[in-house]
Amino acid sequence: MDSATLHEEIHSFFESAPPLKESAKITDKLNRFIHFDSPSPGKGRRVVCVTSGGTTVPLEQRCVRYIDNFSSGHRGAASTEYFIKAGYKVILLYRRGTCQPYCSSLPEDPLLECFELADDSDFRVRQSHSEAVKGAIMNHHAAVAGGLLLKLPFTTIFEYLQMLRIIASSMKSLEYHAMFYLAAAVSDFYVPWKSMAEHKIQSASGPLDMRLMQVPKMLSVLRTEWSPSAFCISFKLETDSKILLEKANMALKKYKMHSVVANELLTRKEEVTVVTENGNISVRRDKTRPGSEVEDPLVELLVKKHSTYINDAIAQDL
Ligand code: PAZ
Repeated sequence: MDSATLHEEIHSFFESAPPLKESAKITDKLNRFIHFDSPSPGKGRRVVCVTSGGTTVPLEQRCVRYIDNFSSGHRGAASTEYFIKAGYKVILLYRRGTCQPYCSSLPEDPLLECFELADDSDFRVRQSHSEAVKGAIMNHHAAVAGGLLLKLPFTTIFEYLQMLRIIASSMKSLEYHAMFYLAAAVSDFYVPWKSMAEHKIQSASGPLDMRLMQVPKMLSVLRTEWSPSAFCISFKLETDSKILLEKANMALKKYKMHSVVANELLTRKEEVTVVTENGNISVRRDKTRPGSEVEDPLVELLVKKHSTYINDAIAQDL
């Protein structure tokens, strides 16, 4: 597809999308977070935008039904913790209701399982969960109060792409110090808002015939226009291992990514392959360490690659 057609498609996607609620407030939050809300702001501070969770495609404007994309949000939540540990400020663009940073040791239904009634009018943290709850609260508080974590939620593909555009524009001035770590599972097809049924689609009308449009590929405009100097990592998920690396390589070239992280659905928590123009690197979880996560060595590798990218950019500017 030529660039003019892509721009037209992107323009019509944003034009027809329902306006993002509180977009001015989000922009303001972002600018404060990126430039000020930190004990040591400064130009050299690295900021990463981590995207996490799946986008939905509503089928009705007053949405009752929607198409969803698989992602628990674990990758994004765990990676956020490792980026913060590595000294980055993290903007976490996450799907509402998915895994959150610092919550992995909590039970799945924390509110109901973490607390117990002390008496008729009071409650307390259950003894068995008190260490995990305390740890989660302290780590989360330290990240947010220290100006290292800003969480922004989305649900639909419309919200996700509008927010990604705002974030990328806000990060543009960081140039090489910005990173995008795009782990969210983003819908490939959508129903344009204007051609969407307003009310719940009626089953009495018989089989449902629906035409889905292709979501324009925004990765190329992220790279060339929204935040052109940023270090960009995208993810590729496949269920068929035979096509995974080929597809990741195609994405690397087509969207001019700096790396593409290739993973298979069934083994995604054990190993991933980082595809770069200089070859592929396999990254595995350290099985000898109980509780170890593949995101630990993955983030470590990408932080090193980002350092090289920044140093090369500085050397070229000299
Ligand atoms: O969120 P999760 O930990 O369950 O899974 C992570 C993932 C598989 C969604 C992610 O690593 C990924 O590959 N995201 C991109 C998916 C895609 O190809 O659109």
